[in-house]
Amino acid sequence: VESSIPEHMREAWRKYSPSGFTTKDQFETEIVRHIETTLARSLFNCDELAAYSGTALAFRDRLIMDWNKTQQRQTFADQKRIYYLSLEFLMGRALDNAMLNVGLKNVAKEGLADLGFRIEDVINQEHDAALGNGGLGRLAACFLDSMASLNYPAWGYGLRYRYGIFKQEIENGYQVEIPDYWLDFNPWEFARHDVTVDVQFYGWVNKYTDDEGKQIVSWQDGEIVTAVAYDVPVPGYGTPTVNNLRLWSSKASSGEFDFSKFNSGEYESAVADQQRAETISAVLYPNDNLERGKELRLKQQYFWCAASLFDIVRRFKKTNRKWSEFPDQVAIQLNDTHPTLAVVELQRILVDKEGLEWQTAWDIVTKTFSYTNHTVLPEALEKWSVPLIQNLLPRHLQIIYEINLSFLQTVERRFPKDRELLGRVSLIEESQPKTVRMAYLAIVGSHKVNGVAELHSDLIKTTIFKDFVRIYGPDKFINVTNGITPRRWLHQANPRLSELIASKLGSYEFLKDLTLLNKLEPFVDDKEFKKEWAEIKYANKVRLAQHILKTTGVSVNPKALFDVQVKRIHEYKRQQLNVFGVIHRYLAIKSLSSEERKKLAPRVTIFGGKAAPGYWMAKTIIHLINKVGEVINNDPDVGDLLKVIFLEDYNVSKAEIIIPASDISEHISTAGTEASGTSNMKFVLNGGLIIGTLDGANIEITREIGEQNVFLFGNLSEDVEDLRHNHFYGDYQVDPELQKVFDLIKSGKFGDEGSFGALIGAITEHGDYYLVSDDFNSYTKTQDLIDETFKNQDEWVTKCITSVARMGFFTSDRCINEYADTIWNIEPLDVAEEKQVRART
Ligand code: 7GP
Repeated sequence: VESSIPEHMREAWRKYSPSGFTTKDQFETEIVRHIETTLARSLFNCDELAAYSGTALAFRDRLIMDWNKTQQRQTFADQKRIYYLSLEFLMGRALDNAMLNVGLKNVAKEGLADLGFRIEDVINQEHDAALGNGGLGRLAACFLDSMASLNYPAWGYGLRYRYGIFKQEIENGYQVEIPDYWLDFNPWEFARHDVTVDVQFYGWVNKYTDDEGKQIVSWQDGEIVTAVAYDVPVPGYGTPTVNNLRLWSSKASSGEFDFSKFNSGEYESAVADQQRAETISAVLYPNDNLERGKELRLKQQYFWCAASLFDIVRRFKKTNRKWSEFPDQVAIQLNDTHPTLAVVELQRILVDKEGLEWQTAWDIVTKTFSYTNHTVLPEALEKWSVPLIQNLLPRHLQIIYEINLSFLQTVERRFPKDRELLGRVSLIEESQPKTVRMAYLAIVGSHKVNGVAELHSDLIKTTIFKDFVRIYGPDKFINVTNGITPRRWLHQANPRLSELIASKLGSYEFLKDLTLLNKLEPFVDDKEFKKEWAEIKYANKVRLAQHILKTTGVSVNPKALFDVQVKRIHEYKRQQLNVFGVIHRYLAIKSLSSEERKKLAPRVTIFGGKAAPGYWMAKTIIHLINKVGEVINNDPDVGDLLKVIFLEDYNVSKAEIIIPASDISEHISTAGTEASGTSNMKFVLNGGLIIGTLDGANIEITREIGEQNVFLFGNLSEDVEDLRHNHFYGDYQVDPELQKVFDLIKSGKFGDEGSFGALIGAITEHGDYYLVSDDFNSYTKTQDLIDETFKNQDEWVTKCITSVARMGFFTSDRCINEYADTIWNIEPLDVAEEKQVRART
């Protein structure tokens, strides 16, 4: 309040407040001004990077104005806000998205052309914001887009890593990791040096009774690290709402910087302290679906939770409400268990700092939080060692024990004498050393727990969280099937398809209400429409073929069937099944006469994805794919019939080129292992078909688009356990066709047979945990069916159009509305008036 401009001066202020460009001339004025002043360049010194920077700054100005207004509007409306806590936000590039959301891409295109630049080249200068590993991080980014587009008052909270996910290079067929330093020039963030939070670590807990007989708990000494806020604007599509993503960066607290050391010549150790503090937000952990229990990771988690909670509480306190109203003003969503310490931190703030009774505080906490689970893989479930927490966060460990005690007491009252149950659900695992089960803590601290696709939500209820369903009843556990934003994944990635669809539906309204796509179905018999549809797919394939040639030197035929599997490399996602299938196909081609070969359908199999640097098996899979590619791509018997490509450094901006160019994409995880998958939705929405197992969201996609439009194969999740059992006890034999593949690998055909031995051994000797052999026959047969179907292009295009028409359900808008209604209890903000103002300008 003290810092606002006095009432009688606001008229002048308003008169001069900027209104932003809308015409081409105004845009050119802005971009040239930014290049010449903000960037200190000139027309004799303006490359594409400078043009990008100028364009980004011009659009940024526009976003900031809407961003400021949004924040004012939300403060004024004073209604409940949603806070999305995620350690990962895989945002990708921002400029194209900003241009489309503001609705001035064409203006920019023409303006840039006047100044001598092609808009595509300018867009391509941007470095991806890659603060995430895979599905979980990209989902968070889609959610931010939907929350802004639907006008929800929403904030994202995350960490501002100096290094995002590593860049992948392939050398001699091996993955090499290069650090991703991405902050050289980032016009999309605003350092808020005035928004800081001091975060405490280590130290000890002092409990005493004060003069009035009140129990006081204080956490003392230790080390302080300062969190500095960096804000990133998140524009909605076709709305004035621009929400905020707040990322915390760590630095030594100014009180901590030891000036005595500094002055007495121990300059280096003073700087070392500084660097130690900055290390906390230095790097994103590169594991997907895997937790490794490293102390620095725990520090990251607490640093980010403490800063975010302080910020949220500070905002709430400004409204002068009673604490009991906190859950009416604040909903906090935990994106997996990584932010679970926030539960403990809020309880600590309420009890230790604000003096609330334990139970009063705990009611507030559980009404505030909700938790999304993203995996059932045991190796991904977080467990933190008790001694580690004891040392780093002594007070939090006490609170965790107290939460556990009162939880176990309630369980005991409900289920007396069931001691085994108590042991099973305890937040503390009695292992050596003891560990805290973070998922259990998240469940106990939340009022709702959700899985991310129907099968996954059923599985968590019947397996890993079964006991908790008994304790809390079934209503606490719900499903919210994932979704994707059609703005980025259709309109931005595939502008021609979006335009064709709009021409048939009469408007771009489907980008805001994706169910409108069903109006496309009547056009499946429209010859002209189908022709245009196929032409667009072909053009997208030509574009990808050019990218492949440029980056790998391999020339592929865009008329061939493009078969794509792009995602993190993981044994459960079964890229090994795919590459074994490729070798099987190669053997088949080699066995045919040149006459017979002419009847085959040419195929290009494309892989992409990163392996976690410490995941040796995943790295071996990448190596095999590259070696197989070398042999097949250079075999004159094969020619165009089969090409095998590994695309380096798969990321969001590459996905935007790859996905629209796919004919078939592979979603072939062992049934029951892929929680949802989201690229499956992106591929279908872009007019590609999928081959998949009955896993994750594949099942719901099939239900929506129809079984005749999906290529399903493989064992069902309910049979997986028995099959695994049989691998050890039955008279188990590897599929004979797969054995031939193994024999070829073992013959040294692809070199390095030694290192590939482990890949084969996992199947032949170590129980084939992922059922590669069990599913192999069904997989290759289904691939044959795909070849046959692709030969009839007319029928193929019909399937694609029908599928797109039925994909409305999978927008992240539907998903966010479900969260809002069933978990957050929160309403969108009315922006009708603002929208009219905007429409007039
Ligand atoms: C992923 C799941 O593997 C994927 O199936 C799902 O679509 C995505 O989350 C979004 O819900 N999980 C992760 O990326 C992950 O690391 C462990 O989960 C925490």
